Amino acid sequence: MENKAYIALGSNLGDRFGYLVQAILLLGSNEEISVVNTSSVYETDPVGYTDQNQFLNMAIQVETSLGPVELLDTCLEIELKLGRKREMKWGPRTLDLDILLYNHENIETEKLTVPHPRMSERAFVILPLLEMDPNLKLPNMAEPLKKCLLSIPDREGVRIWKQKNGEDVFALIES
Ligand code: X6L
Ligand code: MG
Ligand code: MG
Repeated sequence: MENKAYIALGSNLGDRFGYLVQAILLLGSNEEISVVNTSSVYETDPVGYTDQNQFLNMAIQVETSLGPVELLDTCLEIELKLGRKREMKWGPRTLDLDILLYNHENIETEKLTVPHPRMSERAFVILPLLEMDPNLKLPNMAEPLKKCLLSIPDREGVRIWKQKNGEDVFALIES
């Protein structure tokens, strides 16, 4: 488990919290992935296409022996298993799994760009990340990520929905 990655989770269809929990359990049940930290769960106003349900968003930290593209394929498999249908760009989804960071690498392939494009403009991505690591830095950025918060207008659209309690990553699921 030599690599460290951060993954963003989002859901705005059906049993939103159930999909987040199932996704974390499925990731953790992969022998090549350990879930080592989870953020609180946030309820967030939709951005991009705004005429849809509110999202639940959160982020997790994993350790993995998978390469970045293998990790992406695993995420896409879990999205499909949990009923993701790609009907409309930016439309409603049961589950979205986005790789935000993979070590401190810049990755550019047809399938995958890491760090996730425009992640530093989205409060629903940054707030859960900063909760796990307040001093996080992105590769190729001089300033710590928390400086980005100052220039983000949509922070008021992001509210804690389930506060994380305690050190155990499974506290999220048990409570
Ligand atoms: C102008 C143009 C401003 C496009 C923003 C932002 C587009 C984000 C797409 C944008 C723009 C996205 C989620 C979401 C989506 C989510 C919340 C996307 C892809 N995913 N809103 N909208 N949470 N709150 O996970 O992120 S669609
Ligand atoms: Mg997304
Ligand atoms: Mg996605």
